[in-house]
Amino acid sequence: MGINRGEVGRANRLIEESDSVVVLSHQNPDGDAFGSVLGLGLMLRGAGLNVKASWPDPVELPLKYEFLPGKELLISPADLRPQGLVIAVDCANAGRLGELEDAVLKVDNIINIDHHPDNSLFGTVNLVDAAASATTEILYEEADDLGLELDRDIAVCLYTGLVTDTGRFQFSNTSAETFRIASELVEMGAEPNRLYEEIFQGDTLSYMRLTGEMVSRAVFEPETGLVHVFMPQEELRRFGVEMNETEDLIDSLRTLRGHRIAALFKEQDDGRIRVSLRSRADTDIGTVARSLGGGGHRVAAGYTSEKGSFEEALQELKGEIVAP
Ligand SMILES: [Mn+2]
Repeated sequence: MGINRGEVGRANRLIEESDSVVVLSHQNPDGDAFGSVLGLGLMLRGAGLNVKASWPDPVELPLKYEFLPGKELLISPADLRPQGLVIAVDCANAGRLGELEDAVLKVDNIINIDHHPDNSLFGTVNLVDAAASATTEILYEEADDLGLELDRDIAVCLYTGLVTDTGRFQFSNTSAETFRIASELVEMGAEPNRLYEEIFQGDTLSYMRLTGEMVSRAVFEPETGLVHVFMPQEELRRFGVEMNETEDLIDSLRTLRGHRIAALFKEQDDGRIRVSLRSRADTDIGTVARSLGGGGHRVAAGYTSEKGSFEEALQELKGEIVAP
């Protein structure tokens, strides 16, 4: 599934006709969301537009992403009055815009740039390609046709999306194309080792200790291949870790031999349980997440459980998982 060239042309005209633009991404943003928002924001600023960028609160970069260029574009959603043109990146549906959803759906033009297979095409213009490994891959491929130019700072942002969404070029979404784009971004000045040190050697001691605690309580069920663990709010407080630092926490469950599906149940501050799911390439976890009211990719997905306790949420998930 490629991107419709007519849609790219329409997006190009909208950008050319606009003096200002708001660039947004999804709640609980990850490396691809940060890289897409800031990379595209910088491209648009370079094209002469007045750019504001945001995502649902908290609009803060986790420590390991603080090196990213373009932070000065960020503004709190409370101070945002979207009108004219909004561009949403890495955002599968308008509901993922959280408190920004209502205001966004009222603007004249929404360009929706994303790679989630379950994207709801909520834009007035949709540049969606589920074959792309990251949203930053689409931004790289389409920049020229959108009338946008890249520089070193933008290359750093786009590489960040690529290296995080592909699990450092090792997940099943990694293709020869991914490496070709990465190579070109490196030629533009993205430094793989520097970004590795910032992102993947960027954990605080508190975060490492929280990881140790989580792994020590993980449960593995060989019959279903499910490895799972619950993380209560109290634990975040005890270890001094913010929720927005925990997007990659589940990766520590994924090195387990013989597992098929990893599930991390995180208690939110409203008491509900958000479930992050990851699977090996032969297991489709996106369908499971969608049947439970969430969404995502084939091997990386999530949802928020309406059940009141971890035990109930676990049973709910197991009911959707088909044993191999
Ligand atoms: Mn992504």
